[in-house]
Amino acid sequence: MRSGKKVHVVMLPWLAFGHMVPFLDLSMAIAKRGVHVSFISTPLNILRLPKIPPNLAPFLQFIPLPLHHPLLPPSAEATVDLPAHQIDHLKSACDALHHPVRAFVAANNPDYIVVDFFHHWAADLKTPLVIFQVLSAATSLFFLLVGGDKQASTVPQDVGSKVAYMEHEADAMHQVFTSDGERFGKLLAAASALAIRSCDEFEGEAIRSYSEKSGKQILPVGILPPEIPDRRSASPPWDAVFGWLDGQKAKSVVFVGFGSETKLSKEHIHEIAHGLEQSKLPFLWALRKPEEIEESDVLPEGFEKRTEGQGVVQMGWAPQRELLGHGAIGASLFHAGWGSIIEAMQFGHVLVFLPFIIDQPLNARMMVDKGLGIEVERAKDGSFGRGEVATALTLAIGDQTLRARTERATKDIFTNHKLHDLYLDRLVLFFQDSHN
Ligand code: AWU
Repeated sequence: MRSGKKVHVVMLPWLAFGHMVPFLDLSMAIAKRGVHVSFISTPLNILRLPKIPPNLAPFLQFIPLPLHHPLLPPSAEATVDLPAHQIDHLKSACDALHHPVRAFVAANNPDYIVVDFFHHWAADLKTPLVIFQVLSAATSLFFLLVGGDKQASTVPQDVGSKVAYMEHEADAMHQVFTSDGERFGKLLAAASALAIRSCDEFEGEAIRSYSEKSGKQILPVGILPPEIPDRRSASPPWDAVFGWLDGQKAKSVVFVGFGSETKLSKEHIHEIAHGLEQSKLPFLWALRKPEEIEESDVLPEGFEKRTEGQGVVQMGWAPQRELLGHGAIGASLFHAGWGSIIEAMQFGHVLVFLPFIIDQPLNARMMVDKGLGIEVERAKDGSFGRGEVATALTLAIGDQTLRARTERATKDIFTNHKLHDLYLDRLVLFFQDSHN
Protein backbone atom coordinates (compact mmCIF):
# COMPACT_ATOMS: atom_id res chain seq x y z
CA MET A 1 0.00 0.00 0.00
CA ARG A 2 1.44 3.45 -0.96
CA SER A 3 1.50 5.64 2.15
CA GLY A 4 -0.70 8.62 1.37
CA LYS A 5 -1.47 11.70 3.49
CA LYS A 6 -4.06 10.72 6.08
CA VAL A 7 -7.45 10.76 4.43
CA HIS A 8 -10.51 11.64 6.56
CA VAL A 9 -13.79 9.90 5.77
CA VAL A 10 -17.18 10.47 7.46
CA MET A 11 -19.56 7.48 7.65
CA LEU A 12 -23.29 8.20 7.56
CA PRO A 13 -25.31 4.92 7.83
CA TRP A 14 -29.11 4.69 7.97
CA LEU A 15 -30.42 4.09 11.52
CA ALA A 16 -30.84 0.31 11.14
CA PHE A 17 -28.50 -2.39 12.46
CA GLY A 18 -28.49 -4.17 9.09
CA HIS A 19 -26.84 -0.96 7.81
CA MET A 20 -24.84 0.30 10.81
CA VAL A 21 -23.11 -3.07 11.30
CA PRO A 22 -21.64 -3.29 7.77
CA PHE A 23 -20.79 0.44 7.84
CA LEU A 24 -18.83 -0.19 11.04
CA ASP A 25 -17.16 -3.26 9.52
CA LEU A 26 -16.09 -1.07 6.56
CA SER A 27 -14.94 1.70 8.94
CA MET A 28 -12.72 -0.71 10.87
CA ALA A 29 -11.29 -2.17 7.66
CA ILE A 30 -10.21 1.21 6.24
CA ALA A 31 -9.10 2.53 9.66
CA LYS A 32 -6.75 -0.48 9.78
CA ARG A 33 -5.28 0.90 6.53
CA GLY A 34 -4.59 4.32 8.02
CA VAL A 35 -7.75 6.18 6.99
CA HIS A 36 -9.18 8.48 9.65
CA VAL A 37 -12.87 7.64 10.08
CA SER A 38 -15.65 9.57 11.85
CA PHE A 39 -18.69 7.29 12.30
CA ILE A 40 -21.85 9.34 12.80
CA SER A 41 -24.85 7.87 14.60
CA THR A 42 -26.94 8.44 17.73
CA PRO A 43 -25.83 7.87 21.35
CA LEU A 44 -27.97 4.73 21.99
CA ASN A 45 -27.04 3.14 18.64
CA ILE A 46 -23.33 3.72 19.33
CA LEU A 47 -23.76 2.07 22.74
CA ARG A 48 -25.24 -1.03 21.08
CA LEU A 49 -22.65 -1.37 18.31
CA PRO A 50 -19.51 -3.50 18.77
CA LYS A 51 -16.75 -1.65 20.64
CA ILE A 52 -13.86 -0.15 18.65
CA PRO A 53 -10.68 -2.23 19.27
CA PRO A 54 -8.14 -0.10 21.22
CA ASN A 55 -5.55 -0.30 18.40
CA LEU A 56 -8.02 1.41 16.02
CA ALA A 57 -9.12 4.16 18.45
CA PRO A 58 -6.59 6.70 17.05
CA PHE A 59 -8.12 6.22 13.58
CA LEU A 60 -11.82 5.59 14.20
CA GLN A 61 -14.14 7.77 16.33
CA PHE A 62 -17.86 7.54 17.00
CA ILE A 63 -19.63 10.89 16.63
CA PRO A 64 -22.86 10.75 18.71
CA LEU A 65 -25.61 13.11 17.48
CA PRO A 66 -28.84 12.98 19.53
CA LEU A 67 -32.21 12.72 17.78
CA HIS A 68 -34.99 15.17 18.52
CA HIS A 69 -38.56 14.39 17.45
CA PRO A 70 -41.80 15.00 19.39
CA LEU A 71 -43.37 11.69 18.31
CA LEU A 72 -40.29 9.48 18.78
CA PRO A 73 -40.28 7.47 22.05
CA PRO A 74 -37.21 8.52 24.10
CA SER A 75 -35.19 5.30 23.68
CA ALA A 76 -36.06 4.74 20.01
CA GLU A 77 -33.05 5.45 17.79
CA ALA A 78 -33.08 2.56 15.27
CA THR A 79 -35.66 0.67 13.20
CA VAL A 80 -35.40 -2.24 15.62
CA ASP A 81 -36.85 0.00 18.37
CA LEU A 82 -40.06 0.89 16.50
CA PRO A 83 -43.14 -0.74 14.98
CA ALA A 84 -43.34 -0.31 11.18
CA HIS A 85 -45.95 2.46 11.36
CA GLN A 86 -43.59 4.71 13.35
CA ILE A 87 -40.56 4.43 11.08
CA ASP A 88 -41.53 7.71 9.38
CA HIS A 89 -40.88 9.54 12.69
CA LEU A 90 -37.38 8.04 12.72
CA LYS A 91 -36.89 9.22 9.14
CA SER A 92 -37.85 12.80 9.93
CA ALA A 93 -35.69 12.77 13.08
CA CYS A 94 -32.80 11.51 10.94
CA ASP A 95 -33.39 14.29 8.41
CA ALA A 96 -33.09 16.81 11.25
CA LEU A 97 -29.47 15.61 11.72
CA HIS A 98 -28.77 17.63 8.57
CA HIS A 99 -27.81 20.62 10.71
CA PRO A 100 -25.32 19.02 13.15
CA VAL A 101 -23.82 16.96 10.28
CA ARG A 102 -23.34 20.14 8.22
CA ALA A 103 -21.63 21.77 11.24
CA PHE A 104 -19.36 18.72 11.77
CA VAL A 105 -18.38 18.65 8.08
CA ALA A 106 -17.70 22.40 8.00
CA ALA A 107 -15.49 22.15 11.11
CA ASN A 108 -13.57 19.04 10.00
CA ASN A 109 -13.48 19.30 6.19
CA PRO A 110 -13.40 15.54 5.48
CA ASP A 111 -12.25 14.22 2.10
CA TYR A 112 -15.33 12.05 1.64
CA ILE A 113 -18.73 11.35 3.14
CA VAL A 114 -19.76 7.69 2.73
CA VAL A 115 -23.56 7.71 2.67
CA ASP A 116 -26.29 5.10 2.75
CA PHE A 117 -29.45 5.27 0.60
CA PHE A 118 -31.20 7.72 2.94
CA HIS A 119 -29.40 11.03 3.54
CA HIS A 120 -30.32 12.86 0.32
CA TRP A 121 -29.38 16.21 1.95
CA ALA A 122 -25.73 15.11 2.05
CA ALA A 123 -25.65 15.90 -1.69
CA ASP A 124 -25.88 19.61 -0.75
CA LEU A 125 -22.84 19.54 1.56
CA LYS A 126 -20.31 20.03 -1.26
CA THR A 127 -18.07 17.24 0.15
CA PRO A 128 -17.42 14.40 -2.34
CA LEU A 129 -19.80 11.50 -1.75
CA VAL A 130 -19.43 7.75 -2.05
CA ILE A 131 -22.62 5.72 -1.64
CA PHE A 132 -22.11 2.43 0.25
CA GLN A 133 -24.71 -0.18 -0.72
CA VAL A 134 -24.95 -2.72 2.13
CA LEU A 135 -27.18 -4.91 -0.04
CA SER A 136 -26.05 -7.63 -2.44
CA ALA A 137 -25.26 -6.51 -5.99
CA ALA A 138 -28.23 -8.49 -7.36
CA THR A 139 -30.64 -6.68 -5.06
CA SER A 140 -29.06 -3.27 -5.57
CA LEU A 141 -29.46 -3.78 -9.31
CA PHE A 142 -33.11 -4.79 -8.91
CA PHE A 143 -33.91 -1.71 -6.79
CA LEU A 144 -32.08 0.54 -9.25
CA LEU A 145 -34.25 -0.83 -12.09
CA VAL A 146 -37.54 -0.99 -10.16
CA GLY A 147 -36.94 2.43 -8.65
CA GLY A 148 -36.50 3.96 -12.09
CA ASP A 149 -38.61 1.57 -14.12
CA LYS A 150 -41.18 -0.87 -12.78
CA GLN A 151 -40.68 -3.35 -15.65
CA ALA A 152 -39.29 -6.20 -13.51
CA SER A 153 -38.68 -8.10 -16.77
CA THR A 154 -35.74 -5.81 -17.50
CA VAL A 155 -34.02 -7.32 -14.47
CA PRO A 156 -31.23 -9.62 -15.72
CA GLN A 157 -31.74 -13.34 -15.06
CA ASP A 158 -28.95 -13.52 -12.50
CA VAL A 159 -31.03 -11.35 -10.21
CA GLY A 160 -33.22 -14.41 -9.79
CA SER A 161 -36.47 -15.83 -11.10
CA LYS A 162 -38.35 -14.64 -8.04
CA VAL A 163 -38.89 -11.17 -9.42
CA ALA A 164 -42.56 -11.95 -10.03
CA TYR A 165 -42.89 -12.62 -6.32
CA MET A 166 -41.26 -9.29 -5.64
CA GLU A 167 -43.50 -7.39 -8.05
CA HIS A 168 -46.51 -7.30 -5.80
CA GLU A 169 -44.18 -6.53 -2.88
CA ALA A 170 -42.74 -3.61 -4.85
CA ASP A 171 -46.29 -2.39 -5.64
CA ALA A 172 -47.26 -2.64 -2.01
CA MET A 173 -44.26 -0.66 -0.83
CA HIS A 174 -43.95 1.53 -3.89
CA GLN A 175 -45.19 4.61 -1.99
CA VAL A 176 -42.59 4.28 0.76
CA PHE A 177 -40.05 3.02 -1.75
CA THR A 178 -40.67 5.98 -4.05
CA SER A 179 -39.58 8.46 -1.36
CA ASP A 180 -36.57 6.23 -0.55
CA GLY A 181 -36.05 5.88 -4.29
CA GLU A 182 -36.08 9.67 -4.72
CA ARG A 183 -33.57 10.01 -1.88
CA PHE A 184 -31.30 7.43 -3.46
CA GLY A 185 -31.71 8.97 -6.93
CA LYS A 186 -30.49 12.37 -5.69
CA LEU A 187 -27.46 10.79 -3.98
CA LEU A 188 -26.66 8.64 -7.02
CA ALA A 189 -26.62 11.73 -9.27
CA ALA A 190 -24.21 13.51 -6.89
CA ALA A 191 -21.96 10.57 -5.91
CA SER A 192 -18.38 10.24 -7.20
CA ALA A 193 -18.65 6.44 -6.95
CA LEU A 194 -20.73 3.62 -5.55
CA ALA A 195 -19.23 1.11 -3.11
CA ILE A 196 -20.98 -2.23 -2.77
CA ARG A 197 -20.67 -5.06 -0.26
CA SER A 198 -19.85 -7.78 -2.75
CA CYS A 199 -17.13 -9.07 -5.07
CA ASP A 200 -16.69 -9.99 -8.74
CA GLU A 201 -15.96 -13.59 -7.79
CA PHE A 202 -19.49 -14.03 -6.39
CA GLU A 203 -21.65 -11.46 -8.21
CA GLY A 204 -19.61 -10.41 -11.24
CA GLU A 205 -22.51 -10.23 -13.69
CA ALA A 206 -24.75 -8.20 -11.35
CA ILE A 207 -21.88 -5.80 -10.59
CA ARG A 208 -21.19 -5.26 -14.30
CA SER A 209 -24.91 -4.69 -15.01
CA TYR A 210 -25.10 -2.29 -12.09
CA SER A 211 -22.19 -0.27 -13.44
CA GLU A 212 -23.78 -0.04 -16.89
CA LYS A 213 -27.24 0.85 -15.59
CA SER A 214 -26.07 3.36 -12.97
CA GLY A 215 -23.39 4.98 -15.14
CA LYS A 216 -21.25 5.20 -12.02
CA GLN A 217 -17.84 3.86 -11.03
CA ILE A 218 -18.54 0.78 -8.89
CA LEU A 219 -16.17 0.00 -6.02
CA PRO A 220 -16.80 -3.55 -4.75
CA VAL A 221 -15.44 -3.57 -1.19
CA GLY A 222 -15.54 -7.37 -0.94
CA ILE A 223 -18.05 -9.08 1.32
CA LEU A 224 -16.45 -7.67 4.50
CA PRO A 225 -16.04 -11.04 6.26
CA PRO A 226 -16.91 -10.13 9.88
CA GLU A 227 -14.40 -10.44 12.71
CA ILE A 228 -15.81 -13.24 14.84
CA PRO A 229 -15.48 -12.25 18.50
CA ASP A 230 -13.07 -14.68 20.12
CA ARG A 231 -14.71 -14.32 23.51
CA ARG A 232 -18.36 -15.23 23.82
CA SER A 233 -21.01 -13.20 25.62
CA ALA A 234 -21.00 -14.07 29.29
CA SER A 235 -24.02 -11.88 30.06
CA PRO A 236 -27.40 -13.45 30.96
CA PRO A 237 -29.59 -14.75 29.36
CA TRP A 238 -27.15 -15.71 26.58
CA ASP A 239 -24.63 -17.35 28.91
CA ALA A 240 -27.21 -20.10 29.59
CA VAL A 241 -27.81 -20.44 25.84
CA PHE A 242 -24.11 -20.93 25.21
CA GLY A 243 -24.12 -23.47 28.05
CA TRP A 244 -26.91 -25.41 26.30
CA LEU A 245 -25.03 -25.28 22.99
CA ASP A 246 -21.91 -26.65 24.71
CA GLY A 247 -23.92 -29.82 25.42
CA GLN A 248 -25.01 -30.35 21.77
CA LYS A 249 -23.31 -32.45 19.06
CA ALA A 250 -21.10 -30.57 16.57
CA LYS A 251 -23.00 -28.99 13.63
CA SER A 252 -26.27 -30.51 14.85
CA VAL A 253 -28.22 -27.36 15.84
CA VAL A 254 -30.25 -25.09 13.52
CA PHE A 255 -29.80 -21.38 14.29
CA VAL A 256 -33.12 -19.56 13.74
CA GLY A 257 -33.23 -15.76 13.45
CA PHE A 258 -34.88 -13.14 11.22
CA GLY A 259 -32.66 -10.04 11.47
CA SER A 260 -33.41 -6.62 12.82
CA GLU A 261 -36.08 -5.42 10.38
CA THR A 262 -38.50 -8.30 9.93
CA LYS A 263 -41.55 -8.01 12.20
CA LEU A 264 -42.94 -11.56 12.39
CA SER A 265 -46.69 -11.95 13.01
CA LYS A 266 -48.01 -14.37 15.65
CA GLU A 267 -49.21 -16.68 12.84
CA HIS A 268 -45.75 -16.67 11.25
CA ILE A 269 -44.14 -17.47 14.61
CA HIS A 270 -46.59 -20.32 15.24
CA GLU A 271 -46.06 -21.91 11.83
CA ILE A 272 -42.26 -21.67 12.20
CA ALA A 273 -42.49 -23.14 15.73
CA HIS A 274 -44.63 -26.10 14.62
CA GLY A 275 -42.30 -26.62 11.66
CA LEU A 276 -39.27 -26.79 13.96
CA GLU A 277 -41.12 -29.21 16.23
CA GLN A 278 -42.12 -31.44 13.29
CA SER A 279 -38.55 -31.46 11.96
CA LYS A 280 -37.35 -32.93 15.29
CA LEU A 281 -34.04 -31.12 14.69
CA PRO A 282 -32.23 -29.39 17.56
CA PHE A 283 -32.71 -25.60 17.26
CA LEU A 284 -31.74 -22.31 18.84
CA TRP A 285 -34.23 -19.54 18.04
CA ALA A 286 -33.13 -15.95 18.70
CA LEU A 287 -36.66 -14.51 18.66
CA ARG A 288 -37.50 -10.82 18.82
CA LYS A 289 -40.89 -10.52 20.51
CA PRO A 290 -43.46 -8.68 18.36
CA GLU A 291 -44.51 -5.46 20.13
CA GLU A 292 -48.21 -6.10 20.33
CA ILE A 293 -48.04 -9.68 21.68
CA GLU A 294 -47.81 -10.77 25.32
CA GLU A 295 -44.68 -12.88 25.89
CA SER A 296 -46.89 -15.76 27.14
CA ASP A 297 -48.82 -15.70 23.80
CA VAL A 298 -45.88 -15.55 21.41
CA LEU A 299 -45.33 -19.32 21.08
CA PRO A 300 -47.97 -22.03 20.49
CA GLU A 301 -49.64 -23.61 23.52
CA GLY A 302 -47.34 -26.22 25.12
CA PHE A 303 -44.61 -25.71 22.50
CA GLU A 304 -41.80 -25.13 24.97
CA LYS A 305 -42.81 -28.19 27.01
CA ARG A 306 -43.01 -30.44 23.96
CA THR A 307 -39.67 -29.25 22.59
CA GLU A 308 -37.80 -29.35 25.89
CA GLY A 309 -34.41 -30.93 25.18
CA GLN A 310 -34.91 -30.47 21.42
CA GLY A 311 -34.46 -26.72 21.24
CA VAL A 312 -34.25 -23.35 22.95
CA VAL A 313 -36.12 -20.09 22.22
CA GLN A 314 -34.45 -16.99 23.62
CA MET A 315 -36.11 -13.57 23.29
CA GLY A 316 -34.16 -10.36 22.71
CA TRP A 317 -31.23 -8.97 20.75
CA ALA A 318 -28.85 -11.91 20.23
CA PRO A 319 -25.03 -11.96 20.03
CA GLN A 320 -25.67 -13.40 16.56
CA ARG A 321 -22.10 -13.55 15.26
CA GLU A 322 -20.88 -15.38 18.36
CA LEU A 323 -23.82 -17.81 18.29
CA LEU A 324 -23.24 -18.59 14.60
CA GLY A 325 -19.60 -19.25 15.46
CA HIS A 326 -20.45 -21.93 18.05
CA GLY A 327 -19.36 -25.42 16.88
CA ALA A 328 -22.78 -26.94 17.69
CA ILE A 329 -24.48 -24.81 15.01
CA GLY A 330 -24.60 -26.49 11.59
CA ALA A 331 -27.48 -24.82 9.78
CA SER A 332 -29.45 -21.55 9.68
CA LEU A 333 -33.16 -20.98 9.13
CA PHE A 334 -33.37 -17.23 8.47
CA HIS A 335 -34.69 -14.28 6.46
CA ALA A 336 -31.81 -14.03 3.93
CA GLY A 337 -30.66 -10.60 5.13
CA TRP A 338 -27.41 -9.97 3.30
CA GLY A 339 -25.46 -9.42 6.52
CA SER A 340 -26.71 -12.68 8.03
CA ILE A 341 -25.98 -14.61 4.81
CA ILE A 342 -22.37 -13.42 4.97
CA GLU A 343 -22.15 -14.25 8.67
CA ALA A 344 -23.65 -17.75 8.30
CA MET A 345 -21.38 -18.43 5.31
CA GLN A 346 -18.33 -17.83 7.52
CA PHE A 347 -18.99 -21.28 8.95
CA GLY A 348 -20.26 -23.27 5.95
CA HIS A 349 -23.71 -23.63 7.52
CA VAL A 350 -26.44 -25.25 5.45
CA LEU A 351 -28.86 -22.41 4.69
CA VAL A 352 -32.66 -22.54 4.73
CA PHE A 353 -34.26 -19.29 3.57
CA LEU A 354 -37.58 -17.88 4.76
CA PRO A 355 -37.48 -14.33 3.35
CA PHE A 356 -40.07 -11.65 4.12
CA ILE A 357 -39.32 -8.05 3.11
CA ILE A 358 -37.13 -5.61 1.25
CA ASP A 359 -34.27 -7.46 -0.47
CA GLN A 360 -34.71 -10.79 1.30
CA PRO A 361 -36.67 -12.68 -1.39
CA LEU A 362 -34.11 -11.70 -4.01
CA ASN A 363 -31.14 -12.63 -1.82
CA ALA A 364 -32.77 -16.02 -1.16
CA ARG A 365 -33.48 -16.58 -4.87
CA MET A 366 -29.91 -15.62 -5.82
CA MET A 367 -28.41 -18.02 -3.26
CA VAL A 368 -30.73 -20.89 -4.31
CA ASP A 369 -29.87 -20.24 -7.99
CA LYS A 370 -26.20 -20.58 -7.02
CA GLY A 371 -26.98 -23.89 -5.28
CA LEU A 372 -26.24 -22.45 -1.86
CA GLY A 373 -29.37 -23.19 0.11
CA ILE A 374 -33.01 -24.26 0.10
CA GLU A 375 -35.98 -21.89 0.29
CA VAL A 376 -39.14 -22.72 2.26
CA GLU A 377 -41.88 -23.31 -0.35
CA ARG A 378 -44.60 -20.67 -0.38
CA ALA A 379 -48.07 -20.57 -1.93
CA LYS A 380 -48.78 -18.05 -4.73
CA ASP A 381 -50.03 -15.53 -2.16
CA GLY A 382 -46.74 -15.74 -0.27
CA SER A 383 -48.11 -17.80 2.65
CA PHE A 384 -46.22 -20.77 4.10
CA GLY A 385 -47.02 -23.50 6.64
CA ARG A 386 -45.36 -25.70 9.25
CA GLY A 387 -45.10 -28.58 6.77
CA GLU A 388 -43.07 -26.52 4.31
CA VAL A 389 -40.76 -25.35 7.10
CA ALA A 390 -40.18 -28.93 8.33
CA THR A 391 -39.64 -30.25 4.78
CA ALA A 392 -37.09 -27.56 3.85
CA LEU A 393 -35.16 -28.13 7.08
CA THR A 394 -35.11 -31.92 6.72
CA LEU A 395 -34.11 -31.73 3.04
CA ALA A 396 -31.30 -29.27 3.75
CA ILE A 397 -29.86 -31.12 6.74
CA GLY A 398 -29.86 -34.40 4.82
CA ASP A 399 -28.30 -33.00 1.64
CA GLN A 400 -24.58 -33.78 1.84
CA THR A 401 -23.97 -32.31 -1.65
CA LEU A 402 -25.47 -29.03 -0.49
CA ARG A 403 -23.27 -29.03 2.59
CA ALA A 404 -20.14 -29.78 0.52
CA ARG A 405 -21.01 -27.02 -2.01
CA THR A 406 -21.63 -24.54 0.82
CA GLU A 407 -18.36 -25.40 2.53
CA ARG A 408 -16.58 -24.92 -0.83
CA ALA A 409 -18.07 -21.43 -1.26
CA THR A 410 -17.19 -20.64 2.37
CA LYS A 411 -13.56 -21.56 1.70
CA ASP A 412 -13.20 -20.03 -1.80
CA ILE A 413 -15.14 -16.81 -1.23
CA PHE A 414 -16.68 -16.06 2.15
CA THR A 415 -13.65 -16.60 4.34
CA ASN A 416 -11.07 -15.76 1.67
CA HIS A 417 -9.65 -12.76 3.54
CA LYS A 418 -6.81 -12.29 1.03
CA LEU A 419 -9.36 -11.79 -1.75
CA HIS A 420 -11.41 -9.23 0.19
CA ASP A 421 -8.32 -7.40 1.51
CA LEU A 422 -7.44 -6.59 -2.10
CA TYR A 423 -10.82 -4.90 -2.58
CA LEU A 424 -10.31 -2.82 0.57
CA ASP A 425 -6.79 -1.84 -0.51
CA ARG A 426 -8.24 -0.61 -3.81
CA LEU A 427 -10.94 1.38 -1.99
CA VAL A 428 -8.33 3.13 0.17
CA LEU A 429 -6.30 3.90 -2.96
CA PHE A 430 -9.43 5.46 -4.45
CA PHE A 431 -9.81 7.72 -1.39
CA GLN A 432 -6.10 8.60 -1.41
CA ASP A 433 -5.85 9.22 -5.17
CA SER A 434 -8.80 11.56 -5.20
CA HIS A 435 -7.44 13.21 -2.02
CA ASN A 436 -4.02 14.09 -3.45
P1 AWU B 1 -29.09 -8.46 8.11
O1 AWU B 1 -28.55 -7.86 6.86
O2 AWU B 1 -28.95 -9.91 8.31
O3 AWU B 1 -30.63 -8.26 8.18
P2 AWU B 1 -31.55 -7.08 8.64
O4 AWU B 1 -31.27 -6.71 10.05
O5 AWU B 1 -32.92 -7.50 8.34
O6 AWU B 1 -31.07 -5.91 7.67
C1 AWU B 1 -30.24 -5.14 4.84
O7 AWU B 1 -30.66 -4.54 6.03
C2 AWU B 1 -30.67 -6.57 4.72
O8 AWU B 1 -30.13 -7.18 3.55
C3 AWU B 1 -32.13 -6.51 4.64
O9 AWU B 1 -32.68 -7.84 4.49
C4 AWU B 1 -32.75 -5.77 5.79
C5 AWU B 1 -31.75 -5.12 6.74
N1 AWU B 1 -28.19 -9.02 14.59
C6 AWU B 1 -27.74 -9.24 15.88
O10 AWU B 1 -26.56 -9.06 16.18
N2 AWU B 1 -28.64 -9.71 16.80
C7 AWU B 1 -29.95 -9.94 16.50
O11 AWU B 1 -30.71 -10.36 17.39
C8 AWU B 1 -30.39 -9.69 15.16
C9 AWU B 1 -29.48 -9.23 14.22
C10 AWU B 1 -27.19 -8.50 13.62
C11 AWU B 1 -26.74 -9.60 12.68
C12 AWU B 1 -26.45 -8.81 11.40
C13 AWU B 1 -27.45 -7.67 11.47
C14 AWU B 1 -28.68 -8.01 10.65
C15 AWU B 1 -28.77 -5.00 4.71
O12 AWU B 1 -33.58 -6.64 6.44
O13 AWU B 1 -25.59 -10.26 13.19
O14 AWU B 1 -25.13 -8.29 11.44
O15 AWU B 1 -27.84 -7.52 12.81
O16 AWU B 1 -28.41 -7.64 9.33
